[in-house]
Formats: sequence, structure tokens, C-alpha cells
Amino acid sequence: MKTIRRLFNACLLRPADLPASRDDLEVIGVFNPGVVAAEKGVVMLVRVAERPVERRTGFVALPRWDLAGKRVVVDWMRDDETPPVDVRVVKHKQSGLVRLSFISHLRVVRSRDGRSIDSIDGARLEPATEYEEYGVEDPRITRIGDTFYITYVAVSRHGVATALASTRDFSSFQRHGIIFPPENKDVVLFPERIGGRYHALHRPAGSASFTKPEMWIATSPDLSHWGGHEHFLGGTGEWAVGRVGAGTPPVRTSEGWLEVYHGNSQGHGDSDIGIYSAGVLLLDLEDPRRVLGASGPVFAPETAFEREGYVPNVVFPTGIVVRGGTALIYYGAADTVTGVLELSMREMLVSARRL
Ligand code: MAN
Repeated sequence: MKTIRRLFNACLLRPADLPASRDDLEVIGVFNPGVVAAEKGVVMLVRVAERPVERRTGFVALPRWDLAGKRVVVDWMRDDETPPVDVRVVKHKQSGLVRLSFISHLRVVRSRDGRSIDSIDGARLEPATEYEEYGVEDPRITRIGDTFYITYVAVSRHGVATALASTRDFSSFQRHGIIFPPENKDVVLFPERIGGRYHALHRPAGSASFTKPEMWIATSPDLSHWGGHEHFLGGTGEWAVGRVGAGTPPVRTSEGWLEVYHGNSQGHGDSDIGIYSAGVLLLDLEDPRRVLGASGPVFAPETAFEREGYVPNVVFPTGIVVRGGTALIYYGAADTVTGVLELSMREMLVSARRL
């Protein structure tokens, strides 16, 4: 399928743009940003992935957050006992448990025009609970009233869960705990109540493969207690047979909720991660469980910074800002950098109606 023409495209942030949080760590990725339009322009919470600088022959360095010491510590494991699953993950042979070879936190970045970075703030959202020992990742931001709600992935020895935080100023954050237990990620909140209830898209994934991971939808009276879970969407084509998940928070249009989501083409072999591309969904305004249209890929890895990097061939949309007839879509590319591209709203809506 043909992708939609990019009206603007830029690589906004690279690992070299950000100093590591400590001298003995190095930044390997600044990607998958939560993005929201605020009074003075666009605010982003960018996922910063870091790994230890030191190498020891015969060992792998596995970072984790030490809760008591409030700092990253490193576990050195023998590499013959912890072979890689893919570039991101190793598996301890004896226990069968996996660990990440990096640890992520979130950093506040600002842009007045949404197309270039003006400043990188000191403010961070770092791991702080036992559910965040292996990092906090992939935030999505939804403004509801005058509060910005952040759903983010919390990774720990208890699994991969999704937590909620909120802020009014992006300098301090309130944590509201885990809202979707393991394994669940790619959670996005709708920006208003529908039929009196908050709505979220989420992506549960279990270890028994009765199904490929699917997107689900849930509702809540208060953003903390979620119920009414329903299966919502599986893969919609070859480009999304491996995985699908919500990308950006949904935006209201006259024709329905527009949701930019991701799909994975599934690699061949265990360590091949496959290609991640982006599609568009159109959901009924009154009942977002009703999918009115879907299309994809509307954009796919194309530029060098999307095709080459820590995990090659990944575009992973996580933020959207609509201005008039176009949308700026923010995404992680190759699990390494942050990109922005501009698409016509009309073209996205027309493509989604075709199904
Ligand atoms: C996958 C990837 C990684 C991420 C882990 C844990 O392996 O998405 O980037 O760190 O899951 O969430």
C-alpha cells in the first residue's frame, strides 16, 4: 500500500544532543516521546535509554534502579549464562528470566514551533517504585482539563506494566500507580469523557499465544480504576501481522476519533525484530469501540535515521499535534532518535475511510 506524502520531516533529537545522567553511563537512545501542545508551544517527555560505558570481557552489564540508593546500579552477568534474545534483551539461562541491556528515564524537552528543539529541561521522571526497577519508557501525554496525564511503561522483575502520572507544569510529577498490570503497554487516554466515562486503548500481551497481541479498549470513572475491557483490533494487514498497538493519543475530528497506531511485520527468526510502521484508525465519536476505518501503513521506515540505528527499520508514533489542516506526528525512529513528520489531516481521514 502507498504511504502518505510527508509535508515536512526532521530528525529532532539524537543521543549526542543529551549528556548522560552520569559519567559512567552513555545515552544510546532519545526516542518514543510523549508530546502535548501547551501554552508556549510543544512540550515533550522523551525516553532516554542509557547503558554502562564500561565493558568487561566475558560479561554483560545489566543496569537497574536501586530503590534504596535512588541510583542506577549494574549487575555483571557471565555472557555464556545470559545469551542475547535480541539487541535489547538477554535471557538468563538458568532462571529463564529476561533483562534489558539498558535503562530508560523520561526527560522534558521543549519546542516553540514543534519542528525544532529549543531547550532540554532539567526535569526528569526517573524510576521511583519497585515496578520501575528496569526503567520507565514510552510515555503518552493527554491533556484533560488543565492537567496533563502521562501513561508510561514501567518495567521491573514483576513484568512490563503501564502506570499513570500527572503534571500541570512539567517540573513536578504526581504518580498514580499501575493502571494496567503486566503485560500491558501502548496505553493511550482519550482527551475527554465519552458517555460519562474515560476511555483508554491498551495492549495486553500474555505468554501463551492463543492470539497475536491485539489492541483492547477499556473505560473508567476516574482514570485509576479500569473495566469494561473489550477486544478492539487485531492486525490489519501484512505490515501489522506481528504486533499492533496504540500510538498517539486519539484526536477528535468531525468524522471520528483519529488514532495513529503502530504495527509490526514480524521478523524471521527469534532475534529479528521485523519492521515497525504506522497506520491510521478512525473511531466512532460516541462509541470508540466501533472502528469506522483503518489504513496502513501511512508511514513506514524510509529515511536513513529510520532505517539505521539500535533497532533498524522502526517508526513508532507516540505524539500528535493538530494545527489546521495538518498534523505533526512525533515518533521514535530505530529506537535511537526522535523524529517529527507532517501529514495532511484530509489525506489521513480519506485513507482510513477506504477500508
Ligand atoms: C521491548 C522493547 C524495548 C523495551 C522492552 C520493555 O523489548 O520495546 O524497547 O525496553 O520491551 O518494555
